[in-house]
Amino acid sequence: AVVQVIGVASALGAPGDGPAAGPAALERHGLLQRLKGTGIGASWQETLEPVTTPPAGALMRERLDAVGALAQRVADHLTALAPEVFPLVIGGDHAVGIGTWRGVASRIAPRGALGLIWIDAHLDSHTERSTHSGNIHGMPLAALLGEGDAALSGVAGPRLDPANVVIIGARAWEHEEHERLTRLGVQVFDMAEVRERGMGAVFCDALSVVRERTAGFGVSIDLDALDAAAFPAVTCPETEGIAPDELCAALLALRGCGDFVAMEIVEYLPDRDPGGMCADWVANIACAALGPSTYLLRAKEREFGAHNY
Ligand code: DIR
Ligand code: MN
Ligand code: MN
Ligand code: MN
Repeated sequence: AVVQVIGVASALGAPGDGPAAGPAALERHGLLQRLKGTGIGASWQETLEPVTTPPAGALMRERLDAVGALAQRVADHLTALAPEVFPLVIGGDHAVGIGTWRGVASRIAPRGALGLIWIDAHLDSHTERSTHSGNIHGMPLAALLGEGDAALSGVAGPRLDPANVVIIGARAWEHEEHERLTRLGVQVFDMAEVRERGMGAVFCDALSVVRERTAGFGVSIDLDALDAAAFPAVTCPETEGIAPDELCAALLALRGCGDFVAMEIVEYLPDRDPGGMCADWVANIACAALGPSTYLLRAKEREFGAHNY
């Protein structure tokens, strides 16, 4: 498989316009070069943008329609990719995930269902009725599960089956979204459990859930899952999170998973990363997950000598 990076320069679901600048900033910072440096094939051909952006203070109706229209374009874009392509979607706020995962689910639908690991400080499982903040980046997982307004939940493609979804790293939520996930039966590995059992053990359990009844699985990373002290460049920083190196170490388990079919990294806010430290972490995260499998790495080492991956 060859990795194709797809930027989605959208802040339609966010309270400000910061995350829209994420893809360009990460591109400038050399994300693609870092991926290629691991020895995998990678290209960055496309960054999608919203066609229309409702003004600040626009009504919920208008914002839902704008987010839904962009999600549909993202989904269509992914559905049209050649079968051997592995998509890496770079946000943008997390509302882009509605398009990413409906699109990916459509791609693998002929073979079976999609599993999804959602790594996030939040649950992202509000609807337009239950939201406290009014921000649509707090709703994408509910929409993917088929809940809430049709502009979001009706984006073309199969709904996720709650039994095939897990959340890791949650530590800030409102009761309505927690109740929705309990009702649907989505498994949540909250931050207390990550602390208690370790990220590696939790990630391993998460992998077994999402691989069990599915034809493939994806990983969606909201960067606010990381500890705010180590990674402040997000819209909603939360303390007591996952350490960046701890996340990278866990993601190494993805290398060589033949049923790992897509990845998404969202909510990078370049305004809050003047030194580029967080952009470096984003590249480390992508490389940890998408670098060559140990087997390939060893073969390369035999051929070219040891590298500094
Ligand atoms: C909060 C925060 N639950 C909301 N959600 C965030 O706005 O609905 N998700 N920040 O990433
Ligand atoms: Mn979040
Ligand atoms: Mn978010
Ligand atoms: Mn999120």
